[in-house]
Amino acid sequence: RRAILRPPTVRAMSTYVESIKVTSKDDSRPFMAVFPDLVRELTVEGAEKDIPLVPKHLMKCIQYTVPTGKRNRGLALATSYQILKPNDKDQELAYILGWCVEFLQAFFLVADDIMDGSETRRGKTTWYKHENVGLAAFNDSILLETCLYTILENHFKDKPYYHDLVQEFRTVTRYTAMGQSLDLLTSLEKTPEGKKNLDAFDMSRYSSIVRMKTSYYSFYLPVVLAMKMARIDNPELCRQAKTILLEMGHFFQVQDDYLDVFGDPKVTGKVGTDIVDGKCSWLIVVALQRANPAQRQALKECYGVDDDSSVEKVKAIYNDLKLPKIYKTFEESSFEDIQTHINQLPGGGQMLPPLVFEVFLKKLYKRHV
Ligand code: GPP
Ligand code: MG
Ligand code: MG
Ligand code: MG
Repeated sequence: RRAILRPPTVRAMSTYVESIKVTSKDDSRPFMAVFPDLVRELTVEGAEKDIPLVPKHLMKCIQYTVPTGKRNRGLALATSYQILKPNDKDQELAYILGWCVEFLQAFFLVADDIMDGSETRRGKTTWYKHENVGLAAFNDSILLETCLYTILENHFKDKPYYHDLVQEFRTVTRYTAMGQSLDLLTSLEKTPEGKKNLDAFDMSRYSSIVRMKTSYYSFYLPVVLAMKMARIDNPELCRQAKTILLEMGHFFQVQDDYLDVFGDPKVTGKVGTDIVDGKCSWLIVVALQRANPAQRQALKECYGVDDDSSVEKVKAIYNDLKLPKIYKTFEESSFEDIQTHINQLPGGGQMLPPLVFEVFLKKLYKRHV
């Protein structure tokens, strides 16, 4: 099933990525096929007695926020399971578990957009800005979270690994919320004079935020859930998988931060808010490392300020410091590092197939969305 895979030092990276054959089957159709039944189960069938309005509202919220993204996390789970246990009778369950990860993602994004003050997501108005929703979106994010545990209970309750799944979801949710908290607290730090404090914005703080707010739920969770389902729970294998997956998560968030400023909103589907929000993003950390005293001073004055001319000044400094070029170099070398680590997995990939990671990697390479 795998095409010949040589290390990227031998072949050009793009040719190498092209050669990764994800799977013989395209998972997205059967993955989508299980979704309508889940929605019915959560709304129509799962409706509590004497509770009007809510099932219909929840149905609208789910349709708006859950199936409308790239679905990479849910699909990665389903594909990982297919690689770990090919043609298994439980493949459909892996699709269902994949949707649980997508519900988790919808929960986070609905809440994140409120916190970040974002106007658009996936090419549409964000849920909290959608007509007649407003801060009810906060409650909807809680409802979306409950949906995933309802699905888990309905479909996995009798499985010997049920508690492992619940535990992974809960631990990863806790990590993500802690990461989000660090993201928010870092962006709000002030000097004793009440000015924006950029002193805490270094790579070490950045890495901590990203590992917790993004990498665990986006990369570690889908693969570890597929491993639990496939009954692979050797702690050493889990540890090795985690190291690579967190590294990929870091890379993914650097891309997200780059696209926040330099991406095309028509393609990414969202208008960036990191500069206005004063976020500890990869771009500002690298800019501060390279800025001369005058540029540093200008960043201190303009970063995190909600007006167009301040944002334009920050962007001009990013361009003067050649951040797009630095980003492209980082993208290439980061890819090579991740590939090397995949190739160094012990057991020559017999214990944990490299394809599990390469599926993800292929989707990340030079992404614009
Ligand atoms: C991505 O940050 C991180 C999350 C979506 C996690 C949110 C966690 C919660 C507990 C709510 P981001 O703000 O850069 O993402 P985006 O660019 O998609 O808004
Ligand atoms: Mg956001
Ligand atoms: Mg955010
Ligand atoms: Mg972002």
